[in-house]
Amino acid sequence: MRIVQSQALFAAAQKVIPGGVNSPVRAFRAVGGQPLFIARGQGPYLHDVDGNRYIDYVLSWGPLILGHAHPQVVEALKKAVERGTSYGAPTALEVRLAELIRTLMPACEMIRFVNSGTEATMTALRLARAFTGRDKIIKFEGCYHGHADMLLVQAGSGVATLGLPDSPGVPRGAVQDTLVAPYNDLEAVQALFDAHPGQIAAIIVEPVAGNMGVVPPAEGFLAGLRTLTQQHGALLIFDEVMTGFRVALGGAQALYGITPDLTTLGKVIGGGLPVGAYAGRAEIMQLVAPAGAMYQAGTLSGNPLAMTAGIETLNILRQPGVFDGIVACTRKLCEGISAAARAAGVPLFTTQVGTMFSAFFTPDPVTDWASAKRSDTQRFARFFQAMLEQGVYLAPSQFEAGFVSLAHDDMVIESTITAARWAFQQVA
Ligand code: KE4
Repeated sequence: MRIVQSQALFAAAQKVIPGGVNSPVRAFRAVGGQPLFIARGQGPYLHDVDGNRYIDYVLSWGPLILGHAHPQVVEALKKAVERGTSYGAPTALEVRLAELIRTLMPACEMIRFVNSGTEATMTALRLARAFTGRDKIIKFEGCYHGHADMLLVQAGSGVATLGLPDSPGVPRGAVQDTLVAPYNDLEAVQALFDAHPGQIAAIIVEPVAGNMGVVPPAEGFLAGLRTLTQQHGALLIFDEVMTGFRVALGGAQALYGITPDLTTLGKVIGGGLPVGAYAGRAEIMQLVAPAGAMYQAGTLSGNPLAMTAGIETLNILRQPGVFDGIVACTRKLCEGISAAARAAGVPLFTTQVGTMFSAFFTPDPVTDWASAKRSDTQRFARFFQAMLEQGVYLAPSQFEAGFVSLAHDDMVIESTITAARWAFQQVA
């Protein structure tokens, strides 16, 4: 695979951008080699600057559930950009997207748009603290909720990928109220409530973990969190930045039938443009300025381009059969990959929830961060490189989720499975 242009661009990038990338996990540090510089995306494909084409299972880390450059999204954006790119004033588009999200996720009675998932989660926690008058929060090992100081504690995603002991620059004061429990461990959560009575403002959880690889909630785990928060006067925050409109059309809250007090969103609701949102019970959201006193603001929040891309994306996604079709393709992919691993005698534990999936290089079930990190990351790295050589672009980390789109048709899935058969032979 010829990557001369990517190499030249990476050399130039490293002189002016830390690590040559604008988000750490893009740097291929966990899989070796160097990042590919992308020229364009089209449907299920990425095209790099050297003219190589790859079937893309990163899809911008989740947002592109319709695939790259969906014609209707592109057409709507072209019209929108001719009307200007940002007004710093309210628009009908924000109301339409908010109403659309509420229709699909009724627990989101009121919504505030921001510009990233990080902004969404850090503000949802500020709101929970404002509403309850309490300071402590509970998060889970291996879950990643963006890079706000208080959440960079035993985090997943790039923090786990790079094996960072948590980030320098985060003052003790910022994390002293952040409590951590193992994912899927209700007893540990109960113990935290017992140890800190009346002090815990909220639990924030990825209702399906996606940042240690995809790890589904154990039977009763989410219901248990719902019960514990109600018993102890804390709020339950579902961080659905990744799972929203990915694990089910109504998100994990629809899939598992649990109603959180607050929900954070991002990725899919912007159709690939910068967006985030926090939402929930009107009684709580009314605390947000200027309706209430809890302050949060943003120059580009609700910007017309992201709203346009989000509206188009969700309107296509909610059409009968569309979402279920992507789930079926994801299931077919996972079955094919599992069969290919078995045929090569490579131990693999695959997980799939809706249109998200993971393949852990371990013979044992993965139910939390402790079991996820027992995966053979070196073998994953060799598999990643073998798949890349076959024109398949997976997430460059064992501890990330894979994503499928509407554009991944049977032929694309079959090609991927064929590539996997060869790649598993290389790592057997
Ligand atoms: P952003 O600030 O990156 O928009 O969203 C943060 C975030 C919050 N909550 C969840 C559940 C998330 O998965 C994320 C971001 N996801 C990572 C991928 N694991 C983004 C990719 C990256 O960091 O480059």
